[in-house]
Amino acid sequence: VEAEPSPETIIFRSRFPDIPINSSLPLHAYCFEKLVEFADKPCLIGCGRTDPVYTFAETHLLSRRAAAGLASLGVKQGDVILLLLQNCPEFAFAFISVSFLGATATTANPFCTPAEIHKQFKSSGAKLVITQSAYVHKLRGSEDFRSRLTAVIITVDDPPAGCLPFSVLAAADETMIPEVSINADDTVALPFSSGTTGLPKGVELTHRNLITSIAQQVDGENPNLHLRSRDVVLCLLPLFHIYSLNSVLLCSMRAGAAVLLMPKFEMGTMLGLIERHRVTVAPVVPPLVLALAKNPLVENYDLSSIRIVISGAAPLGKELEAALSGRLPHAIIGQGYGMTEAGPVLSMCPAFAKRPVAAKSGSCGTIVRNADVKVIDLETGLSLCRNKCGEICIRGHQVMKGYLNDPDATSATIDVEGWLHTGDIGYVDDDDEVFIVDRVKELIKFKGFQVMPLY
Ligand code: 4UV
Repeated sequence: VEAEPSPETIIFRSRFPDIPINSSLPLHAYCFEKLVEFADKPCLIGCGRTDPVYTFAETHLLSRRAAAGLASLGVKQGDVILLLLQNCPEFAFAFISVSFLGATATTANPFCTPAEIHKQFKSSGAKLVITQSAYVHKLRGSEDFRSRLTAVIITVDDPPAGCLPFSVLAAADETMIPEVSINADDTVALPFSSGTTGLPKGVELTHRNLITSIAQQVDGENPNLHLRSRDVVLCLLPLFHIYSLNSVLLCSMRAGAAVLLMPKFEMGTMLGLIERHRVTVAPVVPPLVLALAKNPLVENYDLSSIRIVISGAAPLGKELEAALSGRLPHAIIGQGYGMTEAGPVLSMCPAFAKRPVAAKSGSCGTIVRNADVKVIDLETGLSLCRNKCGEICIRGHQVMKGYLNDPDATSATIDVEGWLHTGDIGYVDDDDEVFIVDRVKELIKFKGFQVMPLY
């Protein structure tokens, strides 16, 4: 919604200038815009008994094959598929393939209960599920799932009876992708979030929303998050959450960086992988900052390759930040502040920029470029000046289209002037840095990730 601000609205902007953003492309085309340049570079590094590496050309090809394979199974433009996966290369192939088809991917936490997964499956209207054999029982337990005749289950490992292997998709003919005309305002990702009220809702993120958010982070001549094509980015945070999907996978693809995919957290394994693959960028949540700062195992590994640690999804204490700085003196440690509905990034540490600017301890970084932020008084709704605490609101093309099939929840969160009300309390200081001090919403978080209430 484009509306002129009323003259008295006090608006804050990034400390970096706006950039041109071409958000009219489909997401896959934007992420692989420099495919020719990056073709032979590693894009995805898996981990397991071997650490398989997929180049950008291979990742692009396998995503196209998966798109053709999904189409041959009846997936059409506008359909929803459910990804119920730990981090693995197939997550990336499947997500990008959905973009090729003009379809939508809803991403769910495989550790959710069958009832929670069933709820997301049902409310998203998913037609097909891509998962692991270990989680098939969570789907099959439900009556509704059995009655939905069109629902096909694909597993990325050996399929149990009645399921198809992912190799069916990977073996498809990539020239058979149906021609679709994708609108920038079509929904491509549908993560679930409780937002500012209790129950989980599907967050409609469009091609334009995600492209804008990625560009706000990694595009332009002075990107706020400067990822280089020689970077190796740790992908330990789960891809079903928008933080990892957007700021780790999609931003790395756009910038030509390699992503090291870890399916689950185990301290020694993570440290060994960081050392072996010379990880340079580590996006984490505060409990991982704590582990890196305090766990004695860290002393046994060479982590000197890490140049950036991004902490997000929950508050990071100043003492903890300082403790990690002591252990990783070569790294810049800073925060990103995101919210699923905000596409997700609202602010990012300016010290991660190509031309870095030091950030204050405890700050969530500067507002992303090409966006407006205001801070409003909770009682009067009037905008507040710098250094005054109120509810943080953001406006820009990265903000979600809305909640799926829930116009009331949408209009309670995005007002008629296009402001997304975050439910976070904070302020913007004299240097356009955002500080979060509290939350007025019901959101429940455990280790940075949402716990979804069922009722
Ligand atoms: O909807 P959600 O689960 O979304 C997130 C997304 C976080 C990030 C962080 C950095 C990124 O680069 C990125 O892409 C995504 O957490 O939860 C949203 C709520 O989490 C709290 C705040 O209450 C949000 O409304 N939160 C998120 N980041 C921070 C935070 C932070 N840095 N400090 C304090 N609270």
